Amino acid sequence: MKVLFISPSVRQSASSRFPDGIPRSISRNFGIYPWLGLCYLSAYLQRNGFQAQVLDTEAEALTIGGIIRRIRGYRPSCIGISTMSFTFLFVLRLAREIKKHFDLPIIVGGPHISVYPREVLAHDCFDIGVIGEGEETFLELARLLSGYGEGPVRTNKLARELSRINGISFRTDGGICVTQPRELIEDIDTLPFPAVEKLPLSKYYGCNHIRPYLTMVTARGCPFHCTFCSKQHWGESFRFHSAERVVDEVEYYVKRLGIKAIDFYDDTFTVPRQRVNRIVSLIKSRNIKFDFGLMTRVDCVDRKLLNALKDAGCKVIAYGVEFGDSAIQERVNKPFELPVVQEAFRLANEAGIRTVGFFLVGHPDETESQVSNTIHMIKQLNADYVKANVLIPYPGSALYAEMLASGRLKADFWAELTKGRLLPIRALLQTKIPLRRLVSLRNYINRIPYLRLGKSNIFKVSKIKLLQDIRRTAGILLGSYFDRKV
Ligand code: B12
Ligand code: SF4
Repeated sequence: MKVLFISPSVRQSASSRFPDGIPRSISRNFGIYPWLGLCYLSAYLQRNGFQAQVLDTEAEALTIGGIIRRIRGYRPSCIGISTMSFTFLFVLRLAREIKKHFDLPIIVGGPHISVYPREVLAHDCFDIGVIGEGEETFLELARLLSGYGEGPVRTNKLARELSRINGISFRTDGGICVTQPRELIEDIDTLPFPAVEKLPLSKYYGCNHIRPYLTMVTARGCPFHCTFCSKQHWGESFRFHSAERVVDEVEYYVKRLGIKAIDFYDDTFTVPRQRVNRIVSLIKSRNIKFDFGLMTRVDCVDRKLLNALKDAGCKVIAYGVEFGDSAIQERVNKPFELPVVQEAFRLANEAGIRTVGFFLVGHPDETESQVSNTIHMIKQLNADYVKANVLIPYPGSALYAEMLASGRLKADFWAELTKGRLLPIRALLQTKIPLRRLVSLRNYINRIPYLRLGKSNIFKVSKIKLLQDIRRTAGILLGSYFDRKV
């Protein structure tokens, strides 16, 4: 059995009708990243004797027509597609188009279906939905489907077998069946390295534009509970690869695949502390030379750790701070006092690590004076980059559930979108601040580092390494005046 996994293009999805809260000028400057979830699935199937490949439609800049041609060339017996919530409409269009050309089973997985397993399967272009962690579930499906040979799969005829596979949804004659939840893999070190070798490695890049470049996710889940964070697909679990396994993977990429830079896309890379200490000491002792970046929280670093990270090759650290107003911080369950935030940025600067601060505007209860508190905080930080987005309540987050339960949302926006009905964005963003004003506040925050000529780190000549640094600055600055969309 030959499986083709397809990652939807984030850019094509975001540039379609649905706003993602991120200014275009910043989305455009995002790098291009491999879709690791699909690479994990692909590696797991290969280890168990199946052929599998990932088609990265973003990296290869494929249109839907181009994707159809690639499917024809690869001749898979099954297609797997991943989707986040904001890519769903694009994935729906893609799956419908694929079904017009091929009678192949289409299996869909990822964060969105984990919240809406029934709604997704109401579309008959999808045959099976995989809820939550995918490796074991997909393997069981592959074993089942390969027993039935090539060609179309009628899930209603396989209902008895499918109902024994945990963590899926599928159509039967009587409606949609959602099976028992899938138990999580206890020790994720047992998983093979994600299959990245066949990807177009030269196409990937991160914010420092160094290539060849890859991302890694070395943990599943996060121990914190911020209310805006969409966590349904991992639930409350927090599992992580051992330091040895992380560094084995890094070493393989750097020494065997020639990778020069890696971004760790873990939610909070510096938790637990013993693990990150061990990771940096192994990187040093094995003499692995590469640049890396990571994301974490301001309360999960200190001077010793930041110096050690810098020494191991860390060039950029991104802190999710989100809000500067204590009442809103409490509401989202992410309270950081100004001195703690300042200290984290200052220590990273002193260690020689570039800093990125992630901020949000538009919590439903937030007033303009509370946004001013966020702005005040940002001005005390000297961050190299500031990225502010409008808060989009994503399904799978406590905030979205609360907005529905309290009746603040008149309709389940994401369920409607899943059914193919796109409501106006105002049906989702119940903000106290009018949307136009919110967008201009967001834009203003994004240009703060560029307005503070004397104080901003960004203008230190030593930090301008590439033409792209200047281009990005110009793009963000211009966009911050002209981006009008949420
Ligand atoms: C990397 C990443 C990105 C990358 C793009 C995706 C990529 N190329 O991988 C970038 C940076 C572009 C990105 C952007 C955004 N992202 Co993002 N991103 C992530 C992140 C940090 C890691 C994803 C990952 O690799 N996980 C590791 C792998 C192993 O897990 P996985 O992908 O979920 O896959 C497993 C299962 O879900 C399942 N599965 C997944 N796909 C499939 C497919 C099939 C067929 C099957 C069977 C199973 C299956 O099996 C996999 C293995 O077990 C996650 C958070 C997280 N830790 O997961 C957020 C996350 C996916 N992003 C999220 C969001 C909201 C966004 C944004 C819209 C906004 C934002 N504020 O970040 C923006 C989009 C903006 C834009 N215009 O570009 C949300 C999605 C919520 C949702 N309901 O959809 C997440 C969950 C973060 C969060 N907790 O809120 N993101
Ligand atoms: S926002 Fe970050 S720290 Fe908070 S729960 Fe989500 S991943 Fe964890």
